[in-house]
Amino acid sequence: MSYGLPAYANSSNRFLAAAELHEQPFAIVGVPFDGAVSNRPGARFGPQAIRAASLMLCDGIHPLFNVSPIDQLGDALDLPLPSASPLPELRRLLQAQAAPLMARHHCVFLGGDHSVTLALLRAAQAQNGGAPLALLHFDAHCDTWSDHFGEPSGHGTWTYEALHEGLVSPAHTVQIGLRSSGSRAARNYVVDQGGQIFDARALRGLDGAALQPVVAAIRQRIGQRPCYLTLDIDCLDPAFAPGTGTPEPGGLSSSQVLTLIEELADLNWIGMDCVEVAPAYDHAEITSLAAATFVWTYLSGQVARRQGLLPAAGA
Ligand SMILES: [Mn+2]
Repeated sequence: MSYGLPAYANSSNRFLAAAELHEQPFAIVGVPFDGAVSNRPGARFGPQAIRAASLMLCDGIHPLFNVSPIDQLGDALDLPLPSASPLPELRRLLQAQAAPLMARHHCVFLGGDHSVTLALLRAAQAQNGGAPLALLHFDAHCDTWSDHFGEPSGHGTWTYEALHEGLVSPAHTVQIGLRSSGSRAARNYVVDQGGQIFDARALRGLDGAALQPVVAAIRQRIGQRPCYLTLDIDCLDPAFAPGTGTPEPGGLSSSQVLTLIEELADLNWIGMDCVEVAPAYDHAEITSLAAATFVWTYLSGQVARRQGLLPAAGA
């Protein structure tokens, strides 16, 4: 029956993960926790904002990958997580909920603050054979501080903890966009462990073809090792992402991040998270739309990879 609605009223009523989750190969999972931030809270509302901002993305075909992820995608909704438990308990509960989802789906987790990534890496490593994973980490911050302002753990320690736990391989860890203040020991920790950092200064003015040397270096370093993508939205300049708890001027542009996600779609991706979107500080959905677009681009690339539609690397 027609209700006389314009065509778009039905077709565009689809969000990232509009569908109930059944046997789809891909899943969106909300992780609404922000109890470990060091500055402004609010990322617990990130998942809802990213979903809402995805409204018009999921109605069409990706312009580069020429696929739509929408029919292969379901929504696990926001995981029920405690907001006042100690961080180790929160992470234990998160890992227990993430593991069965990862066993059935290629998951994209919507944070939440960045402390959740440690639990997601624990689940991802167990799901992918137990060897240390490769890690591609977009962020303004190194997240390799050895403590959280005197506490043992927070949203700025998870990379340090993941390396110490053997969740990720130091030689296969790449950080992109770093620029915050911090001791040299923390800022350069990943390089000191054998990994690679492309800080924001090194990427100034580089986009499109000028980013190819960066793409090539990442591809050569990570190879086809199972790789997890963690994208802190504060990797972007606050002009592109004001809605986050710990903004740092001088960051990446949306197009730089898109270029890297697009060009690296052929890596052996096992999952992604996009964290630290805090809608209370956003304007005109700039930040949540950037996050939704990054997630949509990642998913479109992975649908194309599954279908054998990606060009050979370097082609
Ligand atoms: Mn950050």
